[in-house]
Formats: sequence, structure tokens, C-alpha cells
Amino acid sequence: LNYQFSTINYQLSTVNYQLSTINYMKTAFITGASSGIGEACARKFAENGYRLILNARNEQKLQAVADGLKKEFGTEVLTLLFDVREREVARKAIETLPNEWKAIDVLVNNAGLALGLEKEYVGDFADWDTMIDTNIKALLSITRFVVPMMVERGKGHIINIGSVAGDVAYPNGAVYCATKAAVKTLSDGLRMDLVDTPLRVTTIKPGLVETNFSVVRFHGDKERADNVYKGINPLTGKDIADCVWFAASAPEHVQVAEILVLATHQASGSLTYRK
Ligand code: NDP
Ligand code: 8X3
Repeated sequence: LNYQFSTINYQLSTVNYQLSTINYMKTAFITGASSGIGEACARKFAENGYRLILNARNEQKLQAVADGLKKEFGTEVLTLLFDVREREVARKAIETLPNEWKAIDVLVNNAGLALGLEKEYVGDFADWDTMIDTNIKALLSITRFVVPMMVERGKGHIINIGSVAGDVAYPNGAVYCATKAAVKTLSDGLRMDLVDTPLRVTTIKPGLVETNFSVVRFHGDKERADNVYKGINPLTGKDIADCVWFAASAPEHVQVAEILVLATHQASGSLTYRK
């Protein structure tokens, strides 16, 4: 009888293990998921069976992304509607996540923008503040709120969206370029500070990607924005999501530190060939 009980116990524990494997669903938290690269990343992670915490400010657009993924892939989505610059709102939203959503496996710090294209000595102060507050300070806040939970679990991957603009400045873009140089440096520093943990840090540095980026940069001037991509076959949000996924899906002992990805007719932030 004892032998039979221990066999049953063994079988039950095997079933339990299998159930917990089936139930374990990875979670990705993506900021700026209502458009462009963030939206494409949400789709990529959804396709690969993740559940998603999606953030942005535009409720209608974010909800449309969430509803689309729920319908197409059956993805569980939690939307967090806030401006990443509002530190205390971000803190509260993350601290009050339901427990089952706190186990974040991948954080994609993507929310960001460029505003204006002007010489540094005549640039607009409000544009500068918005870029610095969003691309640097907010990325840092979200990192500060999420990473301690990852360290506690001994599991996690932080993927920061930098830019080719962070490698070398281009004319009229100094402040945006400086914010993206900061993203690279913050990622490098974080990687060093996490070196004694299983966590990984990746910076993705895209070149020209056709999204809403230039419309935002030119304060809604769609014609001027379209000209940025004329005569060159630009990257798409999906191309960048593929790079993000390459890093996220690498074996656990592989830390993809950086990916610089350009359009084929682009050689740097300031050199492109246009037909
Ligand atoms: P989009 O304008 O298409 O998307 C930007 C996303 O960021 C939107 O979802 C927007 O949502 C969100 N966002 C902006 N500000 C805030 C904020 N304060 N709080 C919360 N969400 C915010 O541009 P991209 O997809 O191209 O840009 C994504 C990232 O990629 C940026 O960091 C950008 O610098 C970087 N990048 C872009 C390149 C390009 O050529 N397009 C190249 C290299 C890097 P909402 O407005 O709803 O808040
Ligand atoms: C966006 C790419 O070259 O338009 O970071 O600045 S670029």
C-alpha cells in the first residue's frame, strides 16, 4: 500500500509540475505601445505567447492595440494609461499592479520622441525639456520602479530603445541625439550594476524607421514628415520588433548588449542615399 501511495504521490507531483509549466506565462511591459515600434513589439510578444502590460497616453489608440491583440492571439493585456514623465503616477501604477502581473520578464523602455529640428543655439526650451524628461528621466523612473522586482525574482530583461542618433550627433538634432546617447550610457551602467545577477540589458539602436516619429517631431506637419522617408526604403516598426525579439528570445546565458540597425541606404544618422 505504501508503495502505491508513493507512486501516486510521484505521479501527482509530475502532473503539478506539468500544470505549472503550462500555466507559467511570461509577461512583457512595453512603454509607448500605442504606435510605431512599441505597438510592433506588443504584437511580436503577443505572437510568442506573452501576456502584456501596455502603456501610453492616448487611450483610444492603446485600447485599439490591446483589443486587436486580444482578438487575434487571445493575449491577456493590462493597459496602463499614464504619461511616463509623471513619476509618482508611474510609481503608483507599477506598485499597485495585481500580484500576478508583477512578475515582469521583459521591460521594453520604448516611449520617447524627438521634437523639432533646429540649430542648438536657437532651439526651443519646451521641446528640449519634453525630450529630456521623456527619453531620459522617464526611462530612468520606469527602470527604477520595475528592476528591483526583477532583481528580487532573479529574472528579467531590460530592453531600451536607443538610436543611431545616440552614437554620433547630426546637425540640428543635438538635444535628441544627446538623449539617445544617454539611453546608451544608462543601459551600459545598468548592465554593470546587474552583472552579479541573471538579469540582462539590451540597447536597440535603430536608424530611420517610418512610424509616427517624424509627424510628432514636426508638430503634426505630415508632409514634412513624409519627406524624411522619401526615396529611401525605411525600416518598419516590425523590423525593430524583430531585433527586440532576437535579444529577448536568446538563450539565458546570451546577453545581446546592443543592436545597431539601419536602413540599407543609410550609413549613419546623417548620411543616406536617396533615389
Ligand atoms: P511613435 O511616435 O510612432 O511612437 C511613440 C510612442 O511613445 C507612442 O506610443 C506614444 O504614445 C509614446 N509616448 C510618447 N511620449 C510618451 C509619454 N510621455 N508617456 C507615455 N508614452 C509616450 O514613434 P516610434 O515608434 O518611432 O518611437 C518609439 C521609440 O523609438 C522612441 O523612443 C524613439 O526615440 C525611438 N526611435 C525611433 C526611430 C524612428 O526613426 N522612428 C529611430 C530610433 C529610435 P502616446 O502618444 O499615446 O503617449
Ligand atoms: C530616430 C532616428 O535618425 O531620425 O532616432 O534620429 S533619426
